[in-house]
Amino acid sequence: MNRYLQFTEEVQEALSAGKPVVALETTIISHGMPYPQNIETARSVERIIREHGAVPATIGILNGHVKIGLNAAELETFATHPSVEKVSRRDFAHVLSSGKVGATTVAATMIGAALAGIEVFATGGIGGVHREGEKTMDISADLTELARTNVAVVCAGAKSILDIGRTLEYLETHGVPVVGYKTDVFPSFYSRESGFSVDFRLDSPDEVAAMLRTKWELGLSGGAVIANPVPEAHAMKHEEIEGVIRQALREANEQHIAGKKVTPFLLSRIKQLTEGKSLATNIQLVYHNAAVAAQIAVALKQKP
Ligand code: PSU
Ligand code: MN
Repeated sequence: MNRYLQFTEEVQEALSAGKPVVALETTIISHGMPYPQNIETARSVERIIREHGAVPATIGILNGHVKIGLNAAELETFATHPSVEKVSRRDFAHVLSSGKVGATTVAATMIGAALAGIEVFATGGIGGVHREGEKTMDISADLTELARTNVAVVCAGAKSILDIGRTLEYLETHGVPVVGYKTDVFPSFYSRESGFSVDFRLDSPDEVAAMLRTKWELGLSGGAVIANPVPEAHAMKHEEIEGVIRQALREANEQHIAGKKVTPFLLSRIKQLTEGKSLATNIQLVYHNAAVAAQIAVALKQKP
């Protein structure tokens, strides 16, 4: 095993026994949600994964180790520590070798999961090509990671803070399948639609597992986006969120927010501007993704 990885006993045992495991990211805890909703959500997500027959492995960088699974105190650290670094592929080695606390994004969590032998990962939304990305070149490293690392990412699509059309074009160019889970349209996080279609629709965990198994057995390396729309009861109207997103983007521009600060800034402004309504939706869609990811992880462990 890789000497940088440190497993909790539960995750170690599950992996050795060939049981289903679902990876979870820490950026969503440290930079994606405020305290205490972040820690409450993180704990509930782990519980939901267990209820669906899989073992959760929340991944983060702590004390010079890539933690594969966090104990209660470590989870609390990611929720409350005042200076947690946001870690994507670029930052990974530096944050690890300098002993800092690093919350892993989708890209960095995929790296940790692949090193640990975990094939399925649940999150909220993926990063993508930012609006005006053709000028700023702001394209999330989540997309290049999806192109190279064999992990399926169950998410509620991508937020419309991004240019969803260009995000999908980028994924197509890099050979990343975008699967609609029980949907024909690509969801946009808070809303169940985005104006764009998915590449393929699959309606059961078994069908998703069969596609993933086939892809990886063929040696077609890279991940897949499993787009799972927010449940109807918690979805927001597109018009309701679009105005808020425009305002947040305008403020980011005016305040010259750039680089890896862009996404956390937008997430936190959207939450403030919707008076927490967007946060409630965010939490519910993560729960739904955790349940579906666990079912896919279970299906992947069943012999065809
Ligand atoms: N999108 C969300 N919520 C999030 C993120 C994205 O709706 O919490 C986080 C994820 O960790 C994702 C990261 O991997 O932001 C992308 O950041 P960037 O755009 O800087 O690559
Ligand atoms: Mn960026």
